[in-house]
Amino acid sequence: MLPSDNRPLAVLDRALSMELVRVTERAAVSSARLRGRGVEKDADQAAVVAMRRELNRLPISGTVVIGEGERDEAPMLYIGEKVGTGEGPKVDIALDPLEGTTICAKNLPNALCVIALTEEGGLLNAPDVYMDKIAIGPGYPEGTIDLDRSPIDNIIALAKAKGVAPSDISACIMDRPRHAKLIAEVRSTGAAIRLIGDGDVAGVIHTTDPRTTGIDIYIGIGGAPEGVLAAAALRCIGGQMQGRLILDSEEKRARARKMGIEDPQRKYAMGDMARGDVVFAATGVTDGNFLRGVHFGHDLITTHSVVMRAATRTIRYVEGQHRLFDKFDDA
Ligand code: VTB
Repeated sequence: MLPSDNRPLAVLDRALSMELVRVTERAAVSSARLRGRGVEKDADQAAVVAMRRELNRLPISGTVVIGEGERDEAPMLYIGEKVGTGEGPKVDIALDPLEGTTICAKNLPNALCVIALTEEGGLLNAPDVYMDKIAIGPGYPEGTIDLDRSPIDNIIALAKAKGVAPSDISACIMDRPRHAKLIAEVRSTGAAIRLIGDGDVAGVIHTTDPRTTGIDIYIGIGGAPEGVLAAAALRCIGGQMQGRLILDSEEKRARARKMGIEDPQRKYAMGDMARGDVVFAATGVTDGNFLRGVHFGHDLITTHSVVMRAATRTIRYVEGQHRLFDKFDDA
């Protein structure tokens, strides 16, 4: 029986939500141990090893569909890798053990460990290319934003829907040369911009609680895998998001075709990127706008995570206080 507000049927096991937090907590602690040391790859690898170890303890028959790369590029958590005990639901997994390796290396805000689970076939198998993205949080009429409109028209439409002036809108955009024209157009409306160096999964999620994060809209070009992860989170919290892959070479189009993507110009809605029942979890690695980073105390490691489900729209913030940390990384 579908829930009255046509939410997806709850297929994924309820316990999985909390099990997933354990996965991101342990990966986040492993990478946070290397925080601020300028060792992007080591911190990423530490998170990958921990995430894979914990995933293989879960009662799932999981397939990594968004991971650390193609099989010949990534020894672990590669696209197609089977994870879990092999019992339990067949699930597709999108993961980023350390979203924001540079942020972690410099101990800047909003590095996260993120993972999303759906039923089989629930995730867009996005190739590792760029994606043009636009996203806002819940509470606005469907169609408030559209990738096929200009940035100026999107800012004006959002301001109108929010009942404020465009100058009261704040956009999150990645600080990249490719965004020079976008930044100028958004600024021409009077809207403010938070330029982020990295981490646009957090950038998109920030739109879901503008009162806390100060961000109303995310616009710009970032990673396609990160776009699918962000869409999975918004499916749980609510919001609107569109994405279009940037397939600007025959090599990229061929790679996309290999992953079942026939229309290189297709505009994906949030529900095209993450379908059905979705469970999403993230743990803060560095302190951020909606999750605190890992804190290493004298006899306590503290983690801060969010876990949410599309089927129930439940959002849980979990503070983990971990004492057995002599076994923490291996337990
Ligand atoms: C993007 C963004 C990610 O890396 O993929 C970015 O989506 C890389 O962009 O959140 P550039 O190639 O322009 O550097 C992140 O910021 C971090 O993984």
